[in-house]
Amino acid sequence: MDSSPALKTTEPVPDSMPEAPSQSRYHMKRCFAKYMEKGRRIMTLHHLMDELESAIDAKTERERILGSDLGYILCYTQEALVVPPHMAFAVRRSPGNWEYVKVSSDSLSVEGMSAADYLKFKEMIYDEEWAKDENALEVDFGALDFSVPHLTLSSSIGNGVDFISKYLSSKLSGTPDSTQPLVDFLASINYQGENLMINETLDTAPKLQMALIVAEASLASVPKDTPFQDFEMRFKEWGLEKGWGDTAEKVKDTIRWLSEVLQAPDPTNMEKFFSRLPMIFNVVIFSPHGYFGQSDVLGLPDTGGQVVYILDQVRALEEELLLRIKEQGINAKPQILVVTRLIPDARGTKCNQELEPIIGTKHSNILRVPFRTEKGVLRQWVSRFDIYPYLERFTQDATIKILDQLEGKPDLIIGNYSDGNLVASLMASKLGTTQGTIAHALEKTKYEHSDVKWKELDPKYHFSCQFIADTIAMNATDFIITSTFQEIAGSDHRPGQYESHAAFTLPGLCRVVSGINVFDPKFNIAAPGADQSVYFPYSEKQKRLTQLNRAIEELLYSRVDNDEHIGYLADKKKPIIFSMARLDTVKNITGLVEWYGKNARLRSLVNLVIVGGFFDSSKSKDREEMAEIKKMHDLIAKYKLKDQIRWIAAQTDRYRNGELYRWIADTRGAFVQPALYEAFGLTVIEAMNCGLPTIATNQGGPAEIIVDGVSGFHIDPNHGEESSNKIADFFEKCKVDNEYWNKISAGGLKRINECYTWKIYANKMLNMGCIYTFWRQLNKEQKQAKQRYIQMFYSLQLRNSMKTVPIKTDEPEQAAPKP
Ligand code: UDP
Ligand code: LCN
Repeated sequence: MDSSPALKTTEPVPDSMPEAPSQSRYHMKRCFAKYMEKGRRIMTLHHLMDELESAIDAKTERERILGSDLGYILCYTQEALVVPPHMAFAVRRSPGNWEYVKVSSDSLSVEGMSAADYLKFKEMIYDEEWAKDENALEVDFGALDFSVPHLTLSSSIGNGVDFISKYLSSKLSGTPDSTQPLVDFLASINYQGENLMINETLDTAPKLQMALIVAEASLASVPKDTPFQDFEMRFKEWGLEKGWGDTAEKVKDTIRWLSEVLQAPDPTNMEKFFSRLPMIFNVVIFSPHGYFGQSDVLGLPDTGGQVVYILDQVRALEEELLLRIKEQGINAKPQILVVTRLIPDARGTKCNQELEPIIGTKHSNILRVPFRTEKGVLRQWVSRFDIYPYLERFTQDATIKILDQLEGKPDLIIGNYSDGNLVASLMASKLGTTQGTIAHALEKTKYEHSDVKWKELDPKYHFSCQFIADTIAMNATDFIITSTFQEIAGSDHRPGQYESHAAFTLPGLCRVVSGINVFDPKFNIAAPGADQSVYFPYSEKQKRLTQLNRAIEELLYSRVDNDEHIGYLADKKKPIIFSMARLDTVKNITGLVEWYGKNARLRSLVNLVIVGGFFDSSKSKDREEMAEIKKMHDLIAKYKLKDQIRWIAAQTDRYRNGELYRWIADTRGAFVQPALYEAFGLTVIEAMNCGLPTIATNQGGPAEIIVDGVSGFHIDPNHGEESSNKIADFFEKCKVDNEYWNKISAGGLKRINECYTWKIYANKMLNMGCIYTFWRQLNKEQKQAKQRYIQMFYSLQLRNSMKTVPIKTDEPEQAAPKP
């Protein structure tokens, strides 16, 4: 849709179209007649354009139509609904901005529609009775958000902290009374019951301001590295407690920032001040599903990037917390607990162990709590899609264990993925704690029309639970962390994962007329990094793990087929294209194998190495994985790839994987990530960190991570031939220009160091924790009202949907596949 014309007007679409019917009436009618031909259905832009072309032969006439106002509607349409004699269009002018219009195929009249009416129209295609039920359940979270300020610019989406700092600055401006909420908030800060920052004597802004003036003056001639303890007693007399800093210099900075804010609030000082506040000591991170462990779990179903992300996140967060606590001058021990499911049948992993210290941290642990049912503890792994019936009880059990382990409440609760976010919401609401959510991936956009077709998909995926759980968590949480902009609001041409929850419908269950607004300031982009002690550039020779050379040589080049690898590379001199992922359909590893198989030029230039899954589909318990394994074998046979492909089973050792990326770089190869859709794509940044040129899908996160042609390349997974040719072009160019490979490798590394490191992430996340805790305090009443609505939705709707998911009965342990 690159060529789509700009809308001529800023008015709502129907208001700007009085002349639409008169333009090219005859041809337009033919076109609409064509759309009507196949009866009720959902159409995409692609269908609309194809059928327009077949209805109208003359190019000039087609162009005239597309240049007309009705043509504009077509060009900006994300989805069109045909319910003869009408069509409804969901028009998206820019990220987050949607309008709905209805066009009559007879008169070509154009009429605006509400989101609710548009959804009803859609339901007519799948469930007419429900669509016509006047009392069908409509859910409208937007109705409760009227008092919350929203962003207006698409370009600001994902910069929630910035917006809130600015908004707070204006809200706290004016009379001394305006800053009173900040004073009250400071008075509430404590560590294990002991006041920090200020005590009850400084209960008004003027009193606090005066104390700050006196304190600042008292430090004027004190050497800057004087410890806080040296003037602690004097500070206490003025009402100032610990927390301002560990040295005179730090204390002075904090005082200055707050004094500026109290005098005339501005976002810069506001942000600096909040980043110094001693508010976060104990953090709980939920990730219930999968095998959550530190070794031997990666590559198991449902256990991929989320585990890597959380473990790296914990290490970065703990480091940042320790630094901040020291700089605040407090003697406190931070604790981070990753709470997951205890799986008794742990398949050789440590997932049956209740408490496990996290490697590389001082005070962080994995806490595992089992799923309990009426029949007792569930022993086996459960797919993330089938997990809902266990979550409520898990939350209750986990809460008891957490309070016990932390000896008190956490200061921050973070959820991961749909299940973790729901559990985090339930617990945060019970304890009144600040909550953050991370989706990693929302399933809704992965499957076409997955909302309206939920009944068909439910036996396999239980979206009736997942989409409602996601909507509840998005609304309950104080802030949302995403890895990219596209995760929230997509791109100019494609809606974002969160954006797709703005309005959707589950006919027969509920019509969500306002699910989430991507202009809500709770959204923040904080991209993860990759552990740079594991994923470092191939060129750092002295750091290379040479002790692994023999093992990797065998892994890549030996000629035998065994449990770990099949296929071999006959011509060892060729560069390698490498891919590594769980064998989910959406990862499209089989797509890559097929592109390679079909492209003789590419085959003549490079070998292919794949890491993922295992070779015997009967060993898998995962539905999609079984199908993909079979497809891999079929493709290798069909395209006679045996001596050009090396298929290596899922790998669980990240150190060895790091060295593997570097070995591929030594062959002057590339990493290819061909996913049909990738929420973020940790493998992409791992490969880039190793200096391996990376060619990745343009559908999702990698489109943002890589700047095409500069720090890697984009490929379109829906156009295999074009993609495989683009990969071949790269290698051909490298053959003639020796420096080209180096240039792309260096471009990738530069991009990583500028934008994708865990240090940047941890800083942002703790700042969010502080500022949103104040924000929720300021919006207490609105938050409470919304919470009541959420509770009702949870009790009356989600709990019922959860009951439809079968509870597992344990299988004998020997039936479980080996990792
Ligand atoms: N991974 C692995 N072994 C495998 C497949 C993947 O260690 O056989 C790791 C990979 O290095 C990365 C993570 O699992 O750290 C996958 O994360 P990504 O974001 O690419 O995808 P996800 O699995 O989360 O969808
Ligand atoms: C889940 C995914 O599907 C990936 O795209 C992410 O990189 C991973 O989680 C970590 O956030």
